[in-house]
Amino acid sequence: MKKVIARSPVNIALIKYWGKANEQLVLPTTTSVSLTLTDLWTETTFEEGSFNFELNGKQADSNETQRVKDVLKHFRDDRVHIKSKNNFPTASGLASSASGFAALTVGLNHFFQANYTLQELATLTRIGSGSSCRSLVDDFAIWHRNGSLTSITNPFEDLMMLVVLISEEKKAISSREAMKITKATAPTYSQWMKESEQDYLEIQGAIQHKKLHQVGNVMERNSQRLHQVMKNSLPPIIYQQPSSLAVLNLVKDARKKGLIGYATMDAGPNVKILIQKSQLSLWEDLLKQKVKCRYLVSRIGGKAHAE
Ligand code: 2P0
Repeated sequence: MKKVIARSPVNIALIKYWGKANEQLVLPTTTSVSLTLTDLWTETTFEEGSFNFELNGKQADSNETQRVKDVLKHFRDDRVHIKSKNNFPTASGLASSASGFAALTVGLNHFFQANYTLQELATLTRIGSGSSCRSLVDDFAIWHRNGSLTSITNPFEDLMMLVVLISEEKKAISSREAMKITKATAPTYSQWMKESEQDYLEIQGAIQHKKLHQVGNVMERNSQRLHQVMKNSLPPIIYQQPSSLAVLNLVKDARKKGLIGYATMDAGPNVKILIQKSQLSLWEDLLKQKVKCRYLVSRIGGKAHAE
């Protein structure tokens, strides 16, 4: 019996996506930039049989199933039994939908031998989750405002990411809904778009010139801008919890003491810290000392693939 296994890493944005210029085509209002996390992934298996979608060992809910069907209808058949699992907590601002849909789309392409090009796969996977297209490429993935997907070679050999798990609960409001609210109600949304585009241009140059400090600074600033524009929405959208802020401060203080690390946050309370591998044990000591919660460690790189 035919069986395909696809695996996709999570991606974390350094320059964030938060809003659509076109809802149907899932075109973003701004260009976003991300890195994939090698050790945090979704694995999805595809077997012949009547359509069924299982997520983390349970039948998926109707909303999740519908999004899978929306991607599946672009393939020649829908007779496929799909089982998907994450090796990290689902829906806690860890971009599980991004790795999930990247694995789904790449896996379906292989299962049905559809031979879609990278750009076509990017267009399809965006239907499920916009940011998922960034898990289709390695290195610094760039999802452009016009929808195209490119990448810049990662010149930093020794980066890692720490994910501090402030909460492992499912978030109260989905990114899809929350970004709609921000775009429709935040008076500073157009200013955020302009500043985000400037951040993109700056980080692009900093990556190309291998300036880690500048990459990290722009990444932190861009995350702060995102959470500010979210707060300016009506109702305000607040993902940061007091313990998230404590970790952000910890990172800032650690830098004053000579550690190298930069923090970013997404649509959830968890904090991601981009660090150098050579300082991993120093960071782990610091987290064990000062932060009560669990954290995950990942290498950087990789992309969705199927066999
Ligand atoms: C990002 N996020 O760039 C931003 C930062 C969350 C905060 O992309 O509506 O699941 O399916 O396109 O891709 C999460 O949004 O949303 C996201 P849809 P998606 O990583």
